[in-house]
Amino acid sequence: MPDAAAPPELAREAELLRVQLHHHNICYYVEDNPRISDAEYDSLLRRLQDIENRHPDLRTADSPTQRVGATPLAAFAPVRHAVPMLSLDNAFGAEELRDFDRRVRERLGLDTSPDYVCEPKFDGLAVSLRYQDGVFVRGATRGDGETGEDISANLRTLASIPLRLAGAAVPPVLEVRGEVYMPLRGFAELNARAEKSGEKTFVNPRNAAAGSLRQLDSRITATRPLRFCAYGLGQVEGREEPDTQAEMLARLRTWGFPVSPLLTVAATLDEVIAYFERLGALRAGLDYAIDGAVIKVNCLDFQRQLGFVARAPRAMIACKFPAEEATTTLLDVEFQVGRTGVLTPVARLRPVFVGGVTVANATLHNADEIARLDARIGDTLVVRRAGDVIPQVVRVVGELRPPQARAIVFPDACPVCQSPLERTPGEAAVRCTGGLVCRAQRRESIRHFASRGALDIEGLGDKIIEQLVDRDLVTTVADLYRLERAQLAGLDRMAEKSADNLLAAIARSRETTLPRFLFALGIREVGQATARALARHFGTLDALAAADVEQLLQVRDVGPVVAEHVAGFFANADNRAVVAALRAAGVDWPEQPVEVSALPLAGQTWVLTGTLEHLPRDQARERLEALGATVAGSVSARTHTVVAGAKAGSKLERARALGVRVLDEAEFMALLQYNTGN
Ligand code: 9MJ
Repeated sequence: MPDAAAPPELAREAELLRVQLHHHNICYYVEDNPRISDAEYDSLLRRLQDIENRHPDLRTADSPTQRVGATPLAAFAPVRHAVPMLSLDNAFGAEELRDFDRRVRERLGLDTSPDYVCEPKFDGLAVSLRYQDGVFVRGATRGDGETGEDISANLRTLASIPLRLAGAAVPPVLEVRGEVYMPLRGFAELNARAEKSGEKTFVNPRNAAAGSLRQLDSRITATRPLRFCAYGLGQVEGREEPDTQAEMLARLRTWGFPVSPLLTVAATLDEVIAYFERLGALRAGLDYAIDGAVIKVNCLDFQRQLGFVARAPRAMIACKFPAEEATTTLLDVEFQVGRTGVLTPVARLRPVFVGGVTVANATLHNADEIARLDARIGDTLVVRRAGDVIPQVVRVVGELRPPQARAIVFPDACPVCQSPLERTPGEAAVRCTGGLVCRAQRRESIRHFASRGALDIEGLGDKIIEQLVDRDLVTTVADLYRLERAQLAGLDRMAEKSADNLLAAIARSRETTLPRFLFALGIREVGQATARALARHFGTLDALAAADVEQLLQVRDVGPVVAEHVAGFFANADNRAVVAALRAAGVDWPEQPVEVSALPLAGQTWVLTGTLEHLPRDQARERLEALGATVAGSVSARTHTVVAGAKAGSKLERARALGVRVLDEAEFMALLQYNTGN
């Protein structure tokens, strides 16, 4: 039961908490400089919630507790914008920016360019936020620019939208315009959650933001990672306007609105163009989607003089980045064979300019992806290239399929060596079974062997590898160490000096480390981190090569799949012969410090259960791990020992049933003492 009247000290505390929470929101969202941890913020918020729950009369509309969402609406009410929400004209590239600047100068009668505010163009949804006497009263979508929809309840859930404004000289009526967007990381997490629970995923962050803002139930919006960034004003009453756009943005910031940290004022058109190019380079590293730069005449008087054409202000322009998606024709599909024999279908495309480069190839990944796309040769495809990532095929434009479109036929033998193909059940990949018989696999395995993280052979590029394999000078990686100067000098485009340099690089690569060597072998699923873990665990190549799956599973982060691949690799006589040949050619490494295998509990799996009186569970785990044991969560026949503290339950029973050794706490402490002396 809530109490009737709230005592004044609680009312004061609630107000103080609201002020503090508001302050920390500004530190986080506006200044990008949090002063307290998330946990501390949550504890302040919970204290306020607690007070408000006990005394609902202390709850205010601008309380940060009100961001959790309200009861669902039946529909959004229309909102007529007092000042229309504008759209922007577009420009593409530097030339069109020069045209824009020329038009501005001509209209204003200026010889030189005016100052311009440059900012990123967020790819989100424009909204208008209305404040009366500094308190958020309504938020609306842009709609058609004249009339939008009232999405106040949803916008209220965004922590980056201030519910009460801070600072001096806040106009009694203030409308702030800006963009709501979803950061990329939040978008990825949202989609991952949706996928896990079998719900529909969103195509891109913009759609996700739009879908989240159009929820009739604001409690759903409250769970979505949305952000707001301010860039302009709507209706303002009761205070004088600033003189410039930059000053307006600075004021917005002092009142508690996030504005873009990438904002700048350019004094010349060259600076504007340089900004646009710089922003394009920054784009791939940002945690939110932008689709260009927005350039605005800084002086607000100039903005008024310039006026509008068809709802777009003449004083502003959106300069767009090159489109990241384009349509083109699928001319053919070729199948490339990778290092481990996997066949990758590669789409040969009619060259198309997308994402700033000309794209003629895109990966189709595997047969499942081709089936999902339902792609045929001759189809029109939508291809996408964002940032530096490899081009992807997004979808087929079904309506444009020509009658003569041909199905894509997966080959029934390796296109390079004609060996049979295999598909492991449960895997999408189809593999060539040719191994080192297959030139493609040979080429790729040599390329991997020589790569930076492996034996790092400088100067052994693709063109040279191709010739070495095609002329049968190199069959396995061990043959690299038998190459002679005359053989290298006989290759196309190989000067004598380069042949010498390459020979020297190959010779240098003999001195390596065990982790590099293991990685270089190209064992399936063994990346650099796994190679390091294996080297650390086993200490020597011989110990690793002799390990069975059980022993491999003792290595931290090695699961059944990796263990099978490693054991399978060393069980294969051809692989063992290559390793022996490499060793015989002088490939060597300093002895690896053995960390684990020499430790007293190495190779043992222990399970902790029940309550230990003398040692917290995580410390017990650390002590065991320090002695070389692996600590697992469940008991199986492979468990070496179970430590049972007080009130041990089902794990203890299971250990007894399986005949696994059980130690009580006293015995365990004695064992630790025996092994570590403390
Ligand atoms: C975006 N989308 O980031 C404007 N915008 O200004 C910025 N949009 C805009 N400004 C006037 N930074 C109308 C739209």
